[in-house]
Amino acid sequence: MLKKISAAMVGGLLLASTLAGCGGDDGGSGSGGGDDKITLGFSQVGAESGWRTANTKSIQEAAAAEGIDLKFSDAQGKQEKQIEAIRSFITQRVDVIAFSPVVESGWDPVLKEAKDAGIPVILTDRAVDSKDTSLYKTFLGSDFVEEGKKAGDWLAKEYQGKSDPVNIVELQGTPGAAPAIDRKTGFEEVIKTDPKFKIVASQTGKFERTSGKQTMETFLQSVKDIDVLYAHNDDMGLGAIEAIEAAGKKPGTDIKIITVDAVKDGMTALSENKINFIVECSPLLGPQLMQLVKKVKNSEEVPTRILTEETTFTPEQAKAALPDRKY
Ligand code: GYE
Repeated sequence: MLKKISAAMVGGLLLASTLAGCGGDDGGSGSGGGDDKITLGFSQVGAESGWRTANTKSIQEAAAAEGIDLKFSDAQGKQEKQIEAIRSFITQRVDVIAFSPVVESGWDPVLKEAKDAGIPVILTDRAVDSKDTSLYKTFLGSDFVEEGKKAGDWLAKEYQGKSDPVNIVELQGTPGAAPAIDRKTGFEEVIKTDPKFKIVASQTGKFERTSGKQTMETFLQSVKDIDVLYAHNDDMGLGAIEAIEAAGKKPGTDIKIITVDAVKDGMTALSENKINFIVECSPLLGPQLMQLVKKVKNSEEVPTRILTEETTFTPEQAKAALPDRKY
């Protein structure tokens, strides 16, 4: 599976460099400061997690490799800041706008402004809930519902044949964010089929380590018998591990832990059996994004939805994958 992913990624890179070698665009529409370089305005969520850091690096490196002029803006987790950044990209008349929406709702007005200005928009990583899908060209990212289901499937298998109640606590991502909503939905869809599974507490840890730790502390104080922690990302799981250890319990043994992402720190904890299972969510979206940017700039057709290829990891698989893990 890993081999498949690397092969797919190498394929993407090769295709991207072939495109770059074809002499770029004709300079037609965009500003880009007078030359025919494509200008991409990108608004990032923030720097809340290891996933996000790897995602930012992937986008910056891919833009540099493709000779795309990247205007990068960090929204520090705030939707208002993202809207401001998108408006400023429109004023600057960039060729293409891409962004990873902090939350799902509330984008229609600014997306309409971009459309009216004739600037194509690409959603990366997270989706929006706009009814009008003509407001953006495509969405590149993971299927978060599927990720939640994979987490639930692992749990169902782990407790197969047992009938005692299983008390689950859940650390949710940023309220209103697509991965928080969908990872919850997918997980619940699977576990609701067996009444022994109960989510006894569920609160946000904002996709951050410190917040994950704090919320886990409250869970440990308020819930008597926690069997399982489901954290919507590695960072919150890693914060929770600190809280569990401080409470004198053994993470991975006294409390089973499932997380999502598979960043290096998460994979390390998994290989040490402090986490029991990780659902992968790939942050390496840069190369594919740059190809899409070139295509929409040239008014070429692009698929409306592009899914990221992903796997899952057990402790043994994490041990095997760690030496080559880039992020
Ligand atoms: O899982 C989390 C990050 O949107 C997929 O955001 C991304 C999520 C990722 O903060 O770690």
